[in-house]
Amino acid sequence: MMKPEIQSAMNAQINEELYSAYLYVAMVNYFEEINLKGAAKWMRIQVQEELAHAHKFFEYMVSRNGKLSLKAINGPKSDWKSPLAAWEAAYKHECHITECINKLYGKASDARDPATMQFLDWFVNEQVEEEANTSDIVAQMKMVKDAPGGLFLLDRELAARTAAAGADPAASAAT
Ligand code: OFO
Repeated sequence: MMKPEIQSAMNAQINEELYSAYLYVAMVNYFEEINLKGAAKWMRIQVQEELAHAHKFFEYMVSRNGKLSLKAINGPKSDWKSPLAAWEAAYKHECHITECINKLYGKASDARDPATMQFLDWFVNEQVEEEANTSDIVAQMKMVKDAPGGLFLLDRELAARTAAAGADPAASAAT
């Protein structure tokens, strides 16, 4: 049985993961509007990953007989002043999620809940990748600056992203 403080922290993290998906849906729309199809595709895959993260938390709660208490998801920003600003916002958001996971890990440790700590190990590693992915793109965007040719090539590279195994929420719910 999960302790109430862990249960409520897990519920808060489900909200964070769903907000992440919501934010990235807004970015898909932004990139589509400015015709950066590769960035839009990259973000579509990111939306699926975020939904899969929320499902992982949800399934873990169910397996521990936790009580779900779903809260409203805040509306994200829907416009950015440049593609670089959008990627910077994505990177900043991932740093925020890393903080959330680290705090959750600390709570599980304080509550002497090794099962939850072990469950969170996957997310600790995932956040290293999430931060690296977005910060690499921010660095590349800065190199390209406003050169249309560079932006075109970078967008083609972003279009090559494929969904990672386990990024399908339906599949992750089954495991
Ligand atoms: Fe982007 O890692 Fe979940 O929220």
